[in-house]
Amino acid sequence: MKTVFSPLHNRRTATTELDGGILIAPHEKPSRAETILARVIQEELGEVLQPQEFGLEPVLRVHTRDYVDFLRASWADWTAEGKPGEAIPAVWPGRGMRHRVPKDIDGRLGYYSFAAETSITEGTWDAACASANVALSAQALVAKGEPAAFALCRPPGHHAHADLFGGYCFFNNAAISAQAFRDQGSRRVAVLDVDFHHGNGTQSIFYSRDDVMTISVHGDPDLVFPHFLGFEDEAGEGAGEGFNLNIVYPPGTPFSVWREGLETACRKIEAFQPDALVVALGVDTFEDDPISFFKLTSADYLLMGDRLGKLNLPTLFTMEGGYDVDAIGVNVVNVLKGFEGARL
Ligand code: Q9C
Ligand code: ZN
Repeated sequence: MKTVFSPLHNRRTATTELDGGILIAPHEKPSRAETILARVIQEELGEVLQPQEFGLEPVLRVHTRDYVDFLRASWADWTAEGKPGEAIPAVWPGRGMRHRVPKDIDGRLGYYSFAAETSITEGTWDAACASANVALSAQALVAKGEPAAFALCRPPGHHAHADLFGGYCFFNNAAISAQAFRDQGSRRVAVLDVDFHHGNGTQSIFYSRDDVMTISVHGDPDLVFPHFLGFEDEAGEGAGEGFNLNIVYPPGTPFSVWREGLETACRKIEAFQPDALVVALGVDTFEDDPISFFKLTSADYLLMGDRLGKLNLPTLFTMEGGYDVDAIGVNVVNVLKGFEGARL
């Protein structure tokens, strides 16, 4: 399968992540994408293409205009005030307070975020735009008849809501791509999120819709990020009732258990009969991931890919999380090779 990759991912080089009461070097770092690319090339997965430029129109099908404008201006607004560090939100509209957009950048950062670990930096806007273009370019390949494509997105996207950044995400590449499939004539699209963390942004964007089904298999949000969404009683609302599914597992979950969730997810997708599938592909389910608690091994990712391939759907993979850089290339490419093996 073809991979789309942009060197502009390295415009995102944050030096801070608020973690454990201190600023650490971010887990979501440039070497993640470079390591995956090297493995794609080494394993001869297929051609590697640069993205095309799609502009903001497909982004604005999912994200609000005011959020996009905020994100574009945020670094300039921050530095204009002479702030010494990277732009980190530190205040939010809590219960009983007003949900209005303040003028001041500290207020705006809080209004448009749901977490504080994700610092905005000089090149963040450029990298987020490049990442969306990577997703849309790979989506276009699938829409034009490729059986599958790999969008090597960085920064990731599945935590980003219509108007919120957080969890290392700014634009929701999986949601933007799913919407692009719809806008190009797909009647039903499924998004399956296999990242360790709940795909809160994707769920939220499509929660009241029956044309895009969202399914996420993830660590129990009672115990782990994003803490405030991703529970199993969230089934969708209004027309979207029954079109969202969350499958939650506890610490220590091995693939033998995780794959039951994948099976449930796949059966629901099969019944939905979508025209296209978007897989939000995170490999932070890995046993040695530094911020997660599942116990998948590198070999398990081949089996994950095999099951996804057996769905026999036009499939777009968007890169999401995975923070053990030593294993990230092997694990990601194992999913894609397992997928292709199921299609032979
Ligand atoms: N002590 C993705 O995988 N919280 N985002 C980390 C670490 C944020 C993960 C806490 C995790 C975000 C795309
Ligand atoms: Zn994750």
